[in-house]
Amino acid sequence: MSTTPQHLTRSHRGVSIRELPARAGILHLGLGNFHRAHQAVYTSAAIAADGGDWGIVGVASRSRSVVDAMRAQDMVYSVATISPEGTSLTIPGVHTDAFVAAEEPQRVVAGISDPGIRIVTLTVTENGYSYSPSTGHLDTADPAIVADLRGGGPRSTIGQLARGVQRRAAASGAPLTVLSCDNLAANGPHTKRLVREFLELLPDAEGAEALAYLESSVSFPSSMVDRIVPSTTPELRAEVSSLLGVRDEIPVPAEPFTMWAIEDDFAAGRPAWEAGGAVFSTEVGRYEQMKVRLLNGTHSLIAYLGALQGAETIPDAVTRPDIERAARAVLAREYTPSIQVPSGVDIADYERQLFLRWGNTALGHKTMQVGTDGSVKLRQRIPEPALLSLDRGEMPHLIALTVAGYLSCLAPRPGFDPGPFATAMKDAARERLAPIASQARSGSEIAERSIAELQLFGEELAERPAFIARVGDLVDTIVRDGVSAAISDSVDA
Ligand code: CS2
Repeated sequence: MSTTPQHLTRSHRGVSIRELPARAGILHLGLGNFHRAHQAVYTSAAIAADGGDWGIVGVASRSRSVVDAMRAQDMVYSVATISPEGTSLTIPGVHTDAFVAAEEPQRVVAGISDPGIRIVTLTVTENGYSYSPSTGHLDTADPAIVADLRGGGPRSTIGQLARGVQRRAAASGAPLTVLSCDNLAANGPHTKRLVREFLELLPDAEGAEALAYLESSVSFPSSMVDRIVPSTTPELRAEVSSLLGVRDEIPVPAEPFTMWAIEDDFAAGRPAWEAGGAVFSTEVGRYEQMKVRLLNGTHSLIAYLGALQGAETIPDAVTRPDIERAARAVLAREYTPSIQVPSGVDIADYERQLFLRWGNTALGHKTMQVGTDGSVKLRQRIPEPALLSLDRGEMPHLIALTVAGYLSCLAPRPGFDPGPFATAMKDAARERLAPIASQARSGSEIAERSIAELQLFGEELAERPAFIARVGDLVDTIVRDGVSAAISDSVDA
């Protein structure tokens, strides 16, 4: 008898699997775990409630592994909702196809121009938009953008969108919605601006028609997405497979909490995502600020301070009394006063839930994962609230501590060992930070060179010497006296 366990497929009867939508209406760029546990789940609920040809073609940017596994499993996989109370499985089953953009770039362009596709959704991370963190504009020095402007199969997400829009304008001219689902402030207008800047750089004969079409027929609603989705581990694969009774190679772990606030500006229709709990709102900007600062900003603080203290996971970090104290202080003093709460949201309850979510030990979200790509993530999370405090005449000590934690992890002073979890954090700025760190004799030099010279957190913070000096002090305190001393120094300041 064969002992090879069977793979999950559409014919599996263990957990109910949605009938495949007849056709795809959505092309999704960024087939990572987040998309598969968020938009896919809402789309499944929308189709169940309201039908519609809203199948999703999933496009992975470079990696073959998920695409191969999706194909081997008839495009189905499970989402494991994990809490200390237990694990439950759902199978969204809404993907009609999947492929890898790096292997078939022209297929991305053709997909965007296909009139059956009415929405292009994006989860390409803060890092995937090819913009300069200091100016917010398209990074025309980015080699992928340079190549995409020249022509051929586009490599960058912005190049793919722009070339797809260009082809669609010339072909059907059918309206289209581009929906960013990444943690960027005003992610709709931001994405539109970058696509427009790309098209403006093309010769007139190529770009003019596309630019006119972009203005008249493509909408870019903003959206705020929220669900903590860690990486898949071998343990999860084993647990899910044993719950299902067949092998699922690509289950996605996710927390029970999920939220999606979307601006209702769709040029060519949309799924009934409200059936899955999405909120259509005119206040998406407020939702974004609340989430990007309160959840993500504080998440970064927990990740950097936690990693420096040797905590592998966010729940391990946030349940340490001093880190919890720092998290509560940054929320109360610096982030919450910087936002306008969306109508109907109970902010005290939102904050209470944040601690439960971060403390989800069963989920085991890693400090390394949250700390990765800090240079682009922090750019979204900290400058605006920091500037608001500074303009009120108050030093944002805890935001300064977040930056000092980040610099201690990514640009450690000679002789300072930030530990294995900080060392494992990936960041495009590492290369630029390395010479700064290796030559530095003090924290103030590291802070000055990274914040003022490199303008790592934008042009405005680069011109705030008091803030930069405070970050420098805290870097020195971390090196000399440790993270707990730096926390006390910031919270009690
Ligand atoms: C996290 C986010 O990795 C990070 O930087 O802060 O991925 C966070 O888990 C999600 O935005 C939650 O919605």
